[in-house]
Amino acid sequence: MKRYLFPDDFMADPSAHVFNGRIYIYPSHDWECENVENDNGDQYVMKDMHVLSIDGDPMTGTVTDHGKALDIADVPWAGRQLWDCDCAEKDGKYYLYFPLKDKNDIFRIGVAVADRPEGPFVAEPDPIRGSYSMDICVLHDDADGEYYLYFGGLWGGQLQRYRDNKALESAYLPEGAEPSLPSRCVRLSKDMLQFAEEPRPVQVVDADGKPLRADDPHRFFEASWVHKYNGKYYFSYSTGDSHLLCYAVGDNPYGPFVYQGVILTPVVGWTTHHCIIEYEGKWYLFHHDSVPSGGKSWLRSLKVCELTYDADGRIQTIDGGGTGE
Ligand code: FUB
Repeated sequence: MKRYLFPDDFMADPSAHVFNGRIYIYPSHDWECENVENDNGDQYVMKDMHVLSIDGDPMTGTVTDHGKALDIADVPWAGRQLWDCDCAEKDGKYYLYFPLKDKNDIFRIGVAVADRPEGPFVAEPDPIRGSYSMDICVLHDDADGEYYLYFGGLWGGQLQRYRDNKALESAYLPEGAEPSLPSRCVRLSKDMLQFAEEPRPVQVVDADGKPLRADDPHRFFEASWVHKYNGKYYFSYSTGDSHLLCYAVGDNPYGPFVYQGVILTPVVGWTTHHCIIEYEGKWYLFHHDSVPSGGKSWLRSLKVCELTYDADGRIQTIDGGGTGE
């Protein structure tokens, strides 16, 4: 069984967490746009974001829209395009991490702080130092108490413009047998407002320990998410132009992660994006598709379904019901 969570509006890229016993969702807020659809993602013109919550069981519980929690008009360094956010709680404060293009059209990562999970969030005056690219996930690791931020995405996500955390003179996207570009992981500072170290590459490797090739349809493209199951770290992601959600498993937050398989086959709509959480002993996949908008890839709707593991901890593949178009 699958459920459309919020038919009243177009929202996408869900990041969900259980705060104070309740599920909160931090989605992107899709808008109709006049731009031509292109590989740079100019059609994703999000200007604000709302926080949603669910009372009880995600498959049946009432969904509440808590209203606008962040508006790019209130971010001093904002240019355009507020994409996939995530939120973490520390010592009773809530930290929203958001990717947004600055006035030079370069993606940076900002932080906004609130006293409640639903916001409103107040943005710090500047983006995080040394931040770049987009698609945020934050893991609060119960093993060491630290917070790890994952980010990065190809094409419109601008990851191909960087190597070793430095901007290249010209962007370079690996091809063919070259190793694919990895997502990034970085530990956050104690005050949650900066990186505590240089971001590290998150390698997805095959059974022989080799990074997946650039032409592998299961390689990382965008939409990192990390959750823990039976003490293992599950790194999941979108493969972009091959329209899958895949996952890989590792022993620590930085990886490497060994490729395991497909979580969700293509949906209706070009993008696929998700998060995975446990709620009252069951596991759920939150994601989006473009069925309600008639296949408009920039007008997406939030969905949820149950996710199951086999006895070896392998995630059972879910049918997305589309072709990625
Ligand atoms: O919502 C804009 C972009 O589309 C996200 O950042 C990607 O993950 C894809 O869902």
